[in-house]
Amino acid sequence: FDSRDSALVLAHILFAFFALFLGGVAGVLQGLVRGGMIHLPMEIGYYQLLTAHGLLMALVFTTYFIIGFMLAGIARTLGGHLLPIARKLGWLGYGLMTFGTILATILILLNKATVLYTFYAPMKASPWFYIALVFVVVGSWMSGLGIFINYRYWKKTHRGQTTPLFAYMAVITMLLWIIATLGVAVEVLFQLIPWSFGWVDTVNVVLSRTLFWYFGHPLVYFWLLPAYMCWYCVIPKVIGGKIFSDALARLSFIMFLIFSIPVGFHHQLMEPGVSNIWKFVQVILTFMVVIPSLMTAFSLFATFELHGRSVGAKGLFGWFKKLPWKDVRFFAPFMGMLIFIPAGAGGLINASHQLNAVIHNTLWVTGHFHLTVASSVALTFFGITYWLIPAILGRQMTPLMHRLGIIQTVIWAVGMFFMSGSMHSVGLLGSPRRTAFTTYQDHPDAIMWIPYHVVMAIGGTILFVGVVLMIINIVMLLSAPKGETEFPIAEVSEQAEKTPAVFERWGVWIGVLVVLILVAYAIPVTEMITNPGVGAKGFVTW
Ligand code: HAS
Repeated sequence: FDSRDSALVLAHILFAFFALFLGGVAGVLQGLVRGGMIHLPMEIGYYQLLTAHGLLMALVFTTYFIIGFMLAGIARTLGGHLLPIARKLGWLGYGLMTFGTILATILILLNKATVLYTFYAPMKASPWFYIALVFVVVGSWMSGLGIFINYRYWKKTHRGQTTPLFAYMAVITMLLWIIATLGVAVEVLFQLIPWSFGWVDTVNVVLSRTLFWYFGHPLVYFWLLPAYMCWYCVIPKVIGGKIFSDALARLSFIMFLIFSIPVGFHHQLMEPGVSNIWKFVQVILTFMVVIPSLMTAFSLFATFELHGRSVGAKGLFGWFKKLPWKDVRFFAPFMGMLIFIPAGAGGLINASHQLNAVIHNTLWVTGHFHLTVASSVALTFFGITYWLIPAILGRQMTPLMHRLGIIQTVIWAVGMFFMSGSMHSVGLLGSPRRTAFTTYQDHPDAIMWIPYHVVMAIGGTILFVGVVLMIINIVMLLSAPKGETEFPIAEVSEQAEKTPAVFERWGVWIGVLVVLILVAYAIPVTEMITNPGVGAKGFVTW
């Protein structure tokens, strides 16, 4: 691995885990406060910690890790190193994002940006918080630009060839991110910054939430797709098999690109400012975006089974025993996959309008995203870290690392079982999300929730042990003995059909996406701007 690329990738990965650590500290503290188990000194607020936890974990850890991982994979699959321009853009992006993240974190710690990780109006932060976010987003665009330039250069110099699957997936993930962040950029630049500076007196709340969720839902696929890149490209190699179908994998990513954006209203199903017809349209599109995940599940089972049978597995489930259970590169992402089955089922419940009325704004939703992003995605990212760091640094991944990694994975899964399990259960009993400790004047319902909140805090404490162990593992990886570690990227099975070239006709796919975005958003957004009182008197401006 080119040492200049290693430095760039490592800078991203280490910053990601630094954010995970700080976010973990904030997370365990807010969990203990919510469970009524501790009181915070020095007037530190519950919501302040919750904002730090959400922002550092969900936005900073993920974005840095994803960019680092994708740059590494682009270097590995498109010619062995990054183009100098991509590397320069990568560093520029890193600098901008890091400046923005540090500024935003300081403002949260000063209690000047206690607006939660979703930061839409009417919560108001210091204008500098929004400016800090602009740096983070623009920084990420720079790295994305580097990836696109690298891809285009490869296409030009390899005319008629199909792009390696990993690079293709990285391009889609970055396209999705850039198109999604346009929504939040409009919200921040044209609504939140002018309003927080006091240049305008009011803000259109329903529009602000809509622009946020236009971004907020594809954001979750920006987290998920790099995990899928590992599941499709890395896992087959780790188990000793091949990719079941390159074309299926690309089709699923294209479907994510076109269906993941026009679905933001499924976060606003209980909102009065959006009329039912548009909620209905976006719920249908939400169910469309489930299909590529079902295709992924199918493809993974096929990969496991075909490999198992090729090494002599018999019977319906004999292949299960042939999986490399002692290899953390497999075990951690596999636990992520397993957890994604109930996590995805929870997503389907959320997306169903009537059921959404039961779970919206309860702890059920918090339980859902701790299974998805904080388990399926995070465990896969941990699984990647165990081989990525030694691979780029020219060090060995020792048997001890596998053992420690498996222990860390088990601790994480156990902690999450208790935390997310009790969140889901108490959510169904009505306990609201994002609420500091209260007994609602000893209301019997609230008293009934308390034991669940305590179990949540215990689960959170186990997870914090998981964070600390992960950091220790990283320190050990950095000081592992010199040697070689494989950067595992699988080949496509010989039996797979040839990949059609249409998957790289970007104009077609972006065209379909733009049409769908217009269908889903043009009329409701126009209504929100021109006639903000419709359906939502009193809710629209603040
Ligand atoms: Fe979600 C809320 C709907 C997926 C994250 N979601 C959230 C929030 C977050 C989040 C952060 O419709 C809260 C936002 C906030 O702060 O308010 N979600 C869905 C749906 C899916 C879904 C339909 N969500 C995700 C993923 C996330 C994520 C992925 C992060 C990475 N979500 C919602 C809705 C809400 C919501 C509503 C709003 C709720 C409200 O009212 O506020 C789908 O994409 C899920 C599809 C997944 C599947 C599972 C496929 C399974 C696979 C594993 C195969 C396993 C194998 C292992 C092969 C259909 C691929 C082998 C196993 C053996 C047994 C051998």
